[in-house]
Amino acid sequence: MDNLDQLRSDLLTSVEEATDLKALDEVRVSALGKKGAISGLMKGLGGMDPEQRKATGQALNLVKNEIAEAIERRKETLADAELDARLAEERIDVSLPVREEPQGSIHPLSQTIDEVVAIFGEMGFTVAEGPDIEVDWYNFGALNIPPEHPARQEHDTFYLPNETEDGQRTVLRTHTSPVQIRTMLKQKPPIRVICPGRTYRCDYDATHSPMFNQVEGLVIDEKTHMGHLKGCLIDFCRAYFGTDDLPVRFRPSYFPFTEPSAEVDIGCTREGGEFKIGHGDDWLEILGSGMVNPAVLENCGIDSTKYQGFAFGVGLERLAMLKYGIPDLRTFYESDLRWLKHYGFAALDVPSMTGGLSR
Ligand code: 2NL
Repeated sequence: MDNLDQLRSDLLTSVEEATDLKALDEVRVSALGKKGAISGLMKGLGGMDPEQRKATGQALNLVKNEIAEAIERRKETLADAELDARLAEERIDVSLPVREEPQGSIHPLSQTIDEVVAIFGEMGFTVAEGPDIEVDWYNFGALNIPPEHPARQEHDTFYLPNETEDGQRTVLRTHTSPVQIRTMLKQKPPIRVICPGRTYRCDYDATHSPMFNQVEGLVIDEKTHMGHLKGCLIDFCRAYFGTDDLPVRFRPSYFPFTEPSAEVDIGCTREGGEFKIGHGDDWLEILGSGMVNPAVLENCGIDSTKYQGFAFGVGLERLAMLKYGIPDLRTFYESDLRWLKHYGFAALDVPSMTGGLSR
């Protein structure tokens, strides 16, 4: 028992003298660990007679608990002290200049897609995507485009050598309309989608590229009418070009997939080589649109006596060129870093569907 008293006071001293968490843990192991002093004494209990075992056992347990508690208390004190020391030592110098690291930039086409998605997103549209390789029916047939239409000629469209299992011709989609066809086939009205993406046509000059990007939109509901088409597209043009009173006009046109169809022009000036979007005595065509042809609805299993709607299509490179003053379409795909640095956007300038247009 005298030995135990001595051991107890030695251990308590060691606990108090431990100056960091590592030293404290060493004390814990030497006292309470498997081969520690107290565990050693516990092992001796087996050889004692019952009376002695009971008394010694109780005394050992008391010491063991006391030491364990002392260690816990010391641990808290040391942890607090270590944190205080770190807080006193570690300081952040908020006046340090930002590290100069090479910064990537957003391609003007990506920026334009993001802006268009943000504008229609605020109007309640969702984004739909589909494959670049389409079957003939989704790209042409379902859209009421007749077999003799020029777009269906070998000459204007990239047909692929392989057919689908059921013998359909495959093509690189010539517009993103097939994404809307797929949406109508799998979703019931009301429908409000926009479909941005790559499209392909055999064409190449300063204003045409064999691959270009388009966004199409589709709205289908029971009472959707031409007034909705006009309001939606006027709002879009004004939001995209950032001009509240931008003149917008609708001009009759023809597409096989819409009836009636309208081309959308915005006001501009062309004077002495100068070109500006906004007020003026001239017009610039920027969108194609119309009320969805009932034949197209029926091709997609939508009852055209109950539902109607409108659709539109616009070239994204063209939208980007007009807003950001980029003169040549071909430069979009040349991956010239100097061009990207000139026309690109900072990574944090990206508009979002939830954040809207912050610029
Ligand atoms: C243009 C013309 C347009 C559509 C695209 C469309 C899609 C479906 C049904 C009906 Cl699924 N219409 N799309 C409608 C009118 C015009 O684009 O000049 N694009 C650059």
